[in-house]
Amino acid sequence: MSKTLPEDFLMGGATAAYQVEGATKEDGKGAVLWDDFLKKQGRFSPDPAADFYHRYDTDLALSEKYGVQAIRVSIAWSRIFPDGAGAVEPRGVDYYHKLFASCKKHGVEPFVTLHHFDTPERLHLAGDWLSQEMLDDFVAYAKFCFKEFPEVKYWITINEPTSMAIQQYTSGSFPPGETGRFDKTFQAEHNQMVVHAKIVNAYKDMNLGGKIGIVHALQTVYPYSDSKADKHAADLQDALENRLYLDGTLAGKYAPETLALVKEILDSNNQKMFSSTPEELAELEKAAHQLDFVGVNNYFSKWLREYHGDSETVHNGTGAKGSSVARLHGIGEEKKPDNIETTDWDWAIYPRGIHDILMRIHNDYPLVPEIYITENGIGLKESLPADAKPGTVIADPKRIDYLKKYLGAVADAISEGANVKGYFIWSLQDQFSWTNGYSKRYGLFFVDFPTQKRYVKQSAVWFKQVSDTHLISD
Ligand code: BGP
Repeated sequence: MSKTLPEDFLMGGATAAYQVEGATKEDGKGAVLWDDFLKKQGRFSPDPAADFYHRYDTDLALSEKYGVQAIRVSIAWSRIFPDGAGAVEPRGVDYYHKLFASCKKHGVEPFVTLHHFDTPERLHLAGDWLSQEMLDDFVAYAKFCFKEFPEVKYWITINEPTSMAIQQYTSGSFPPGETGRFDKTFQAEHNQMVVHAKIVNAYKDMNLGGKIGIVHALQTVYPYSDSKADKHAADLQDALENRLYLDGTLAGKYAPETLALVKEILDSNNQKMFSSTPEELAELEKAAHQLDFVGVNNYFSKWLREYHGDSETVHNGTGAKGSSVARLHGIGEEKKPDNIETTDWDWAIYPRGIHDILMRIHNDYPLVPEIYITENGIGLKESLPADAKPGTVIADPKRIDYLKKYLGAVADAISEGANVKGYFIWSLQDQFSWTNGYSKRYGLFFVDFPTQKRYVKQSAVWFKQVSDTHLISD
C-alpha cells in the first residue's frame, strides 16, 4: 500500500561544507582540524570533494529540476574567520552570499549549519569543544553570521554534537583521535549543549524572524535480548549517544536517571563526572523553551549486550563488510541479531528505528514544536558505467528501496502524531566522507570525481515523484 506525506512536507538534500566545497586553500580559507589529520593519515584528500565551491549553481539547478525543495549547507567557519576569530575574510563572506542568492534563484530553501565538524585549527589545538576560548569564539562567529546573512531563515547551531565528541574522544576516528576518554566525551557534549543554548537565546533576542534548531545523530539503541543485563547495556549506550543530549537540548534539563547512567559509565572507567554551573543549566532551560526545531540524523540502529572486558573499537572505513567492532568498558558490546540486513559498512538497515526515535521525541520531549529528518540515506559502492554518456541515468535500486522503507516509516510516525516537517536525504550529490573518502557514495546525483561531471541517479527521478505527489508508492 502506498503511503502519503503531508502537503507541506519539505523534501530536501543535505551537504556539509568540508564534504562538498573542496577549495580548502582558496580565497583565504583558514586551516581546520581535518587538514593535517588527513594529510598524516595519507588515505585521501578533502580536495576536490564535489567542487561545490565552484559548482554550487549546477547542483542547485539539478536540485530545482529534481524536486529538491531545500538544501542543508554549512558555513565553513574558517572561510569567514580564517583564524576562528579576529579578521574577517571578505571573499568567504561573499561566497556564502552568492550561494544563498543561487538558492533563491532556484527556489531551494537553505537550512544553514554553523558548525559541521570543521573547527578552525587554532581553536582545535586550544582544546576544541573542551576550551572556553572555542566556546566564546563560536558565539561571536554565530552572531556575526546572524547579522551578515539575513537572507537565511533556517539556522542550525551544531551538527551532531554527540557523534563529534564520541569520535574525538571515545572511538578515536575523528581528530585528535583519543580513545576511551568518556570524561572528555561527556564534557564536550555538555559544553556544546551550553554554547548551542547561548546561541539560540542570542538569536531569539535579535528578533530576526527566522527559525533555529539543532541537529543530532540519533541512532536507535535496542537490547540484544530480553535479559536484564542486555537491557541495561542498551540504556547505558543510549545515555552516551542519545539521552543526555535529548534531555539537555529538548527538555532543558538532565533527568536524574540520565545523570545516574552517565555517572555509572564514568565510575566504571574511573573517570570524573562532567562539570556544569547553575548559570549553564539556566541557559539550557531557557533555550529549550525557545527552540524551533530539532533535526534528526538517523541511518541505522544498534543492539547492545552486556560486556565487561576492555574497550575495543574497530571502525569500518573501507566497506569491508563485517569488520566493525564496538565494545565499550562500562557500557556493552554491539551485536546485531542475525536477521538484520546491513550495508557494506555494517550499518543496520532497520526503518523501524527512525519511526521509534521520532515517536520517542514526540512522546518524551513535547517542548520542541517541529522535527526535521536532517540526514538519512544509504552509502553504496557505485561506479560510472563504462559506456556512460552525458544524460546517462545511473541505476541505484538499493537506494530507492532503502528510501521507500525509511520514508514510509517517517510517514507512519507522522500519522501517529509526530510533527515531522521535512526530510533531507544524505546526500544531495556524492561527496567526501570524513572516514571513508570517496568510495562511500550517498548522492541523488553521481559525481565523477576526476572530471567533476554530474550524472542523475534513478533515485533522483524517484525523489522528484515523491516531492511532486507526496506519495511513497510500493
Ligand atoms: C553524519 C554526518 C555527515 C555524514 C554522514 C555519513 O554523521 O553528519 O557529515 O558524513 O554522517 O557518514 P559517513 O560519511 O561516515 O558514511
